[in-house]
Amino acid sequence: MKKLISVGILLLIGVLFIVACGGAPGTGGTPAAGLTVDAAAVVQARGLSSDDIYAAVKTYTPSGKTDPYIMIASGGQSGQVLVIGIPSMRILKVIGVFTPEPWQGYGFGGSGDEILAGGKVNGKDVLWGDTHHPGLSETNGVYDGQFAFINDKANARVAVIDLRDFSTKQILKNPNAINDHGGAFVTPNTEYVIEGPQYAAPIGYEYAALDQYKDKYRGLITFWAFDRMKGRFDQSKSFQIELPPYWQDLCDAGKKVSEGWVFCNSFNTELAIGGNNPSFEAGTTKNDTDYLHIINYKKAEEIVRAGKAKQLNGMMMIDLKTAAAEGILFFSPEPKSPHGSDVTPGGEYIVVGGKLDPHVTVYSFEKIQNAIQAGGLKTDEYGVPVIPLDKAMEAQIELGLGPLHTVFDDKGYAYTSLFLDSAVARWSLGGPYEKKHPEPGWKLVQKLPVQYNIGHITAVEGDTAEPGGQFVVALNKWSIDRFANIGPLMPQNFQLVDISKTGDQMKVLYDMPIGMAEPHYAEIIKADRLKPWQVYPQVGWNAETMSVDPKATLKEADAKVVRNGNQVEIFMTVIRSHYMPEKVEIKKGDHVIWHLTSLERTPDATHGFALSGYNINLSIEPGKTETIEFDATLPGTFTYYCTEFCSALHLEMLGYFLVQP
Ligand code: RUQ
Ligand code: CUA
Repeated sequence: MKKLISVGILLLIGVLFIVACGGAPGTGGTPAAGLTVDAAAVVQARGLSSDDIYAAVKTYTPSGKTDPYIMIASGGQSGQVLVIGIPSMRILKVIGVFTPEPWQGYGFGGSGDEILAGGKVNGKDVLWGDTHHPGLSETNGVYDGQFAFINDKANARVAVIDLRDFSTKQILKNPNAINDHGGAFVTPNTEYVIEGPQYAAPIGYEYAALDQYKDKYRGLITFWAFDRMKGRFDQSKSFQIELPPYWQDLCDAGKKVSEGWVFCNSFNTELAIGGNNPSFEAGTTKNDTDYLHIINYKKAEEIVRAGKAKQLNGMMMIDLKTAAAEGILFFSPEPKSPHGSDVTPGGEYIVVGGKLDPHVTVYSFEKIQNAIQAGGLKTDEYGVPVIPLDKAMEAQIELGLGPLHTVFDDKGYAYTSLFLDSAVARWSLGGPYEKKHPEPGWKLVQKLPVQYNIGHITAVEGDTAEPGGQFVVALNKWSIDRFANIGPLMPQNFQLVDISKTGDQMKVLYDMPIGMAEPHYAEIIKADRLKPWQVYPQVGWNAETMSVDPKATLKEADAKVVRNGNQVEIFMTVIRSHYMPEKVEIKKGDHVIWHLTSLERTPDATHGFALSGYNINLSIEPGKTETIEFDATLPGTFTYYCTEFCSALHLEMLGYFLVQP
């Protein structure tokens, strides 16, 4: 074996030599012009295999070249969102979302404070989040590169990120749910962002003893209406549907043929209430099946319009009885401790994994519709019609241990994460996908080991109506021995997988440690769909309102300090390498409103603004206006200075803030 590999390497080195020597000197433009005798020596010295070299050339991104794909990943318990280039796996940005973020000045005096305030829980700041599932905005089931959404599982909150400046614009607290999980998932034209629940609780933060679980506890799914023009959720057009107290888990919106429907897996149809007698672990896994929730949200919309929903804490809500009676909610059994619910690109099938089942179960949307049309369905104990599994199922494919989530490619393959097996399963789709790949349909094609215990999986546009292929990323929960030992809290391991070839040719290309939390899901978009700004469109741009701020100072000559009683309003300009004015002198107890406008039009000419002693820190990108407001309660001599190394005279970019006692 060893000999074979070294023969392989020698052959490869031989090829490198031939390519290197074949290129005329100075022909820097040919793809292989960089391969030299030196490179071959490195290959040998580092003991790289031919697979290693393949992985290197597949992922290496030369300086000055940018990535063709961008991954928007959950930042897990950090409450943030990560932006990562693919295939280089370089982190491009950590977007502050539920947690203050100093570099962006998010939550340290500027407009970020107001955005974070949207996430208050019962009037109290909650300055972290457990982000799970980012969702990119879609048009006709395809990413359009305009917005990203993310949920906070811990507190049932959702956030909007605008992809013109990659910053958070809105956080909303779900007024009736305590936690969520199955969010944020978008409908094919981003009419709604779906926030599914997780652990049942009495709706609207009520108290109820656990022995009243069956009657008083409920699940809840929320459809946040999204106003694309405003780039904000519109709570007045949003609605919720009350569900039985099964633990609804992951959802996916139907697309194309199944547009207008949403599918969520669930667990704990046992109605276990824990308390170690039995434990939740044992209690929620007793049944062989739980229920796939099949929800007709177009019908739900009509019911809300017809006035058959009630208001609760500022949200329209359809109660469980109405949902069951009006044909909004159906169930179908799903085996064993189900997890994940993923709709195929054409919308024909729904794939559900089973944490304790070696199969994925594929449901046919057409069969589901036929069963609903045929009627005569028995109901569960909450009156919800149940479609028997054999009337809804298209196929069951044995993949291995712990199948969780599934994404798709452009060749008619599906990719499922196998948590217990620590593997990515590639399998072929049947039906209309049959002719796209060389294998007969509904069949396991390859199981690729990953390191280790993969949770989610994502592929290039792999959950859209038009998957891109090329790459999969395995979001592994455990890394164990993959990185240098840095103590007992180990990084997560994102592994880039090459899926460019058909058959059993998947390969792990690259390991990327994520050393700041446990991301859950991620989505990968083609970079050319994004049209972000390099500088804000006009000087004086307020990034919160996304318009020119009426309080902006558009030229240095207009910079001034205006006193009105004990209110002091400062109109300040910011440009390399000075603030105007450079001195602000006020009295203790004055109320300060301070507007800062960057006059810069040069890409990346960002300035900071740190005000010592007052916990204020801003990032002022080219053209941006920020406003801070505070009471000058602390007398003394303070400095404000620029925190971004913006020029040779960056250290000289400061001013004095004098507060007379
Ligand atoms: S699910 S633990 Cu995305 Cu597999 Cu949250
Ligand atoms: Cu501006 Cu440093």
